[in-house]
Amino acid sequence: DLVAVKRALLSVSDKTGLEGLGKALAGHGVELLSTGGTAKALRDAGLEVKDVAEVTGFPEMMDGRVKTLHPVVHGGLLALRDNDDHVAAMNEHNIGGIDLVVVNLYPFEATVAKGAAYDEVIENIDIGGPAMIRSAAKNHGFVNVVVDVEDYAAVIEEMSANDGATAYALRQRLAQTAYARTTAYDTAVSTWMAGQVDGTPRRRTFGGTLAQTLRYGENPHQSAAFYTDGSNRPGVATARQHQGKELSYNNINDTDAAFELVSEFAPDAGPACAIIKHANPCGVATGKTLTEAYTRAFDCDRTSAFGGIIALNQPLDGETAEAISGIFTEVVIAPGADADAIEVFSKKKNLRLLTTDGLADPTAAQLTARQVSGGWLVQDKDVGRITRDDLRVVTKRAPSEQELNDMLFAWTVAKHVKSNAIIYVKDGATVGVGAGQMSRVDSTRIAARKAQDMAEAMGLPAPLTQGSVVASDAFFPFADGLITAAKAGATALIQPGGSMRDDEVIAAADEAGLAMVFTGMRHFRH
Ligand code: 93A
Repeated sequence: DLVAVKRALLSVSDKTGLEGLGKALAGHGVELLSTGGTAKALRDAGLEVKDVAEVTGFPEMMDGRVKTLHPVVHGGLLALRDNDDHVAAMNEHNIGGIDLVVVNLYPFEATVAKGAAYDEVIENIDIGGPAMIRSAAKNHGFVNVVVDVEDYAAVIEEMSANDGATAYALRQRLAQTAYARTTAYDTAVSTWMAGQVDGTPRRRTFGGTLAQTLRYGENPHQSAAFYTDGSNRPGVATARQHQGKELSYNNINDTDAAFELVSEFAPDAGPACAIIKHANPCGVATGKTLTEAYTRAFDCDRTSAFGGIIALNQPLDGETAEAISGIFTEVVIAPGADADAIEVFSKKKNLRLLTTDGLADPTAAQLTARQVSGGWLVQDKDVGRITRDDLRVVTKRAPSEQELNDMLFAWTVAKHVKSNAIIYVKDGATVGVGAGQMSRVDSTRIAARKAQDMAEAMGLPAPLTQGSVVASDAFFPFADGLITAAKAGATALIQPGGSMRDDEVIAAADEAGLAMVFTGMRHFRH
């Protein structure tokens, strides 16, 4: 199954590694064909190159829109070398076989990412490149197709080991990579166009490019990988990792939850910290300093914070790094880290430090998908936000200024907690989180009991839920949850409203002297 590479067509926008590849191919006696800019780069490197225009008998035309779209090129890529009719057609029409195609496409994704105008984006939709990639990949029985600079070395190694030929296994692997690339490319085009057509991501197709294979999935018997959808800065698969061993599937999942939550808090509004365990926050807090934000988040549930994932909304400093080093933490993610912080963490070999430079804004509109039997459920991401103006006071007592601030904080956290979510907050810090229960009243009880446990562990006279506010991600169907919260010491409540029994719930709030506001928005998260 060895096929000798005698003739190659190179047409690349990204010229990285081109010179080395061209020289290695020439060293194996391969004839080089190339398009305008690529041919020039190869000639500048002192290599002999034939222009595709010479081979096709047509000049590159229409601003380069038509360069390689010609039967002489596609016949040379698609002809089955062991088929007499195909070989006869090649001879009749003077078509020479092309055994290797090296193409990387017009930088469509980068052009969109830099915010280029409509016409420039359109010009960056590559047509001839994907056509050659798909022709060559289809005919991988005879043809090699390379779309990734990373694969140059593999092809050269293989040719060197086999006297200028490649084996089927490599050609098949390259063909698969090639189709993955054209799929991701067309996905990027259709996603961009969806945004132009109706301004919503609803029509967006989704797909991605394999960025990293992971050691295992959620459990060791599951295999797993990470695919990029191209929304991060070009070339950035995920956050930048400064130290520590490779991230696992669960690490990436939890780190994302932490990053998404902390991104709700604008850095210029003051420091904020979120600590995540199993994709749920076990402490979220603001503070006058980053260290204080971390400490207050930690104090919500010190037990669960062990082995957690910490996200910060401001660059990590040395003092906060010291505070974090007090217990075992899996991952810290922040917009940056100063030299002191890096120094402190360098002693913690197992801790991974990530910085978010270049990550896509998680508060921006996008699609989320979840797999179900037989398909995918796709929806707009929950980027819903409310302000004070959206709140409707439904109780006799109106909330105080402090209660209002805490309610909005609690509501923001609730959006990131698995339903049924109940969040107790005091002075800009969570003091109890009830997550993922099948009954709302259970979430209310569990959060209060954890606050009680923390008070005992910390030697406090009373749990911090005394004088707190409570957020509920969906309406209270009955008054029991609200009564439980009031008994735990809550003074005010924020919830969507809209239950059949709202009147009963409001009456119970009035009776307990609570202030309550309705948001009119729900934040289920399952
Ligand atoms: O405008 S195109 O879609 N029409 C073509 O026929 C064509 N053939 C190759 N773009 C085409 N290409 C692309 O040109 C390649 O995919 C590559 O990205 C680029 C290389 O151009 P140059 O060699 O002039 O730098």
